[in-house]
Amino acid sequence: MIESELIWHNGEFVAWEDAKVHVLTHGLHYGTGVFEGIRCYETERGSAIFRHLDHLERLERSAGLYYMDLPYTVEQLRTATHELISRNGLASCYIRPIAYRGYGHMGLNPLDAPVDVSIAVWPWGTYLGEEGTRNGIRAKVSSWERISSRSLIPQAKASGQYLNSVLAKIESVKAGYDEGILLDEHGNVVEGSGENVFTVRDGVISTPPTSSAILDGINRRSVVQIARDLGYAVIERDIARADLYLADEMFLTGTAAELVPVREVDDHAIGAGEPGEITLVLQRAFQDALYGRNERYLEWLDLIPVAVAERREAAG
Ligand code: PPE
Repeated sequence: MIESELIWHNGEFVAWEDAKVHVLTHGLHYGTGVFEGIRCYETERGSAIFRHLDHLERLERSAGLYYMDLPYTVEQLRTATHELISRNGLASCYIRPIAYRGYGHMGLNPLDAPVDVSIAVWPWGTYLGEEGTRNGIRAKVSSWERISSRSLIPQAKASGQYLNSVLAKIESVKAGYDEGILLDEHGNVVEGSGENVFTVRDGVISTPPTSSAILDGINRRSVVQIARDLGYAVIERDIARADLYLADEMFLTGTAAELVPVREVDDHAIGAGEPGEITLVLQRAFQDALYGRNERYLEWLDLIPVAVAERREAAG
């Protein structure tokens, strides 16, 4: 059960149990919403949101791609999030902003439907399990093809698009795996149901390019930069299904998942069937960035202002 005390909804702070929508909300019927997944970490400098502006700017871009004007600026959403985390008394949490077509219009033309915006925050542990984060997960290539730019907008983080991820996830879990990996119409590897994919072979790190049908993951970008800063070669290229089986190492990145090693794909052990050496180096370096332990990446942290955090402490 996920829960906290307050939700931010259209500019107001409302009690968690009162944050409800009408059953004829447009987004509920047609998936006309865009959202983000963001995490706030307790660092030595205080609570800090990882790459907050990058996420909010992507939210704004996702909205634009579906002809939706956000009624709040990125800066307004940013400060509302700071206040929300503080008022909920959370030192670390997952953050879920969503903008969706609201109540009042049915039918496929959403342009006259209102755009509502909510932000929820709650404590959310490991997405693919402690065990998976430590020892690696088992993945299955999905029989479902990843949505393509011929029918939807893979680069947008839009609610309706996630039916594709949901099918892949259900299939993998029912088959006894932890995660599903989706291919595109050419059979190239695209991404996990909610994560970007990386392989390592002969010391070279590969990941599908942003021109493929991936969500341009913020953690993907972070890990690419960290890897290059550490001196590794990172190439963005098409990855064939068998490239996964032949890889020495493989891992996934995402906000919810963070950096998770993959130890098996389609019952083929990856490398020695345990997290690889480079994967572990990157996992540690990435964790250091998330928790503000590396000066070099401090600019990625959006610290919750002390004044706001103090109000939280005063409120007890
Ligand atoms: N691909 C997809 C399809 C995706 O949903 C995510 C994030 C990523 C890649 C990685 O993107 P980024 O978080 O910017 O590095 N998935 C979010 C939703 C997960 C969920 O179950 O809900 C997340 O990780 O928050």
